[in-house]
Amino acid sequence: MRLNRGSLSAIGGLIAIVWVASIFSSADEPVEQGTSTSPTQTASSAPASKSSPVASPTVSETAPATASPEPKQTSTATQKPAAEPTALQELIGQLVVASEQGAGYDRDLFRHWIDADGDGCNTRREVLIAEAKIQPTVSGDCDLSGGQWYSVYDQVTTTDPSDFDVDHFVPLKEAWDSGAYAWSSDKRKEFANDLGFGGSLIAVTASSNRSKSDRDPTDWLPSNSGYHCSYVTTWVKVKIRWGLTVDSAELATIKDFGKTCN
Ligand SMILES: [Ca+2]
Ligand SMILES: [Ca+2]
Repeated sequence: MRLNRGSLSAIGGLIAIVWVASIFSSADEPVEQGTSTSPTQTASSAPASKSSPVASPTVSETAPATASPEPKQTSTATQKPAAEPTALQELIGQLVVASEQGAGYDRDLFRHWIDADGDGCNTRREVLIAEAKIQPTVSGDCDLSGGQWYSVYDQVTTTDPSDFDVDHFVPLKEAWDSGAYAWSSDKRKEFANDLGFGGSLIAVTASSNRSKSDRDPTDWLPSNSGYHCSYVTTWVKVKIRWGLTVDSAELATIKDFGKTCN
């Protein structure tokens, strides 16, 4: 076979192309291997790192198993608050029990309905103004007109403040019997005009106030049964505020409410 110069150069060109192509293809291979190795490595290292997550699922599987006792712990934790004293029970813990000392009581020993701040409105009017559901107009000698009041003891609403009494939540006689007998006249006056705590005095119908008279919760509760827990709680707060004692029957009544009232 005779090959001319042209065909030789063509063959040479082909060889050169094949050689260059082989160089590039073989040069690619290590790169491919390299890139393929690194995924394999990450793939192989991934299972390795997965082996710990794989182990952690087992842990987390046991975690729910240990988590199942946890709900039991929280259930015992939810039982604890049930065993914890109610708000009223905590207050009851501050009460001091003593027999009543009834001798020597006179209502006049408690000077009440003074005008402590000298604004022309005595304590009774101050309470009516403070507790009005619709504010009255105050004029002249602290005359109240146009207001509206609600008696929570018996759920009665009025627009005539003369229908309402301002009740000493802990009656003066009850206060006397449970410690005020030993107070100074000034302290008794402060008690009888206590505007420093909203529970000490309350505007209610004159009829409910007179029904209550000087009785404690053992012997009298408001006809509004939905208010009983608030009533007993406020009673206890006033007793504590003034360091007044409770008699044993009174304490038993309050404790009964303490079981259910918060
Ligand atoms: Ca006043
Ligand atoms: Ca009592």
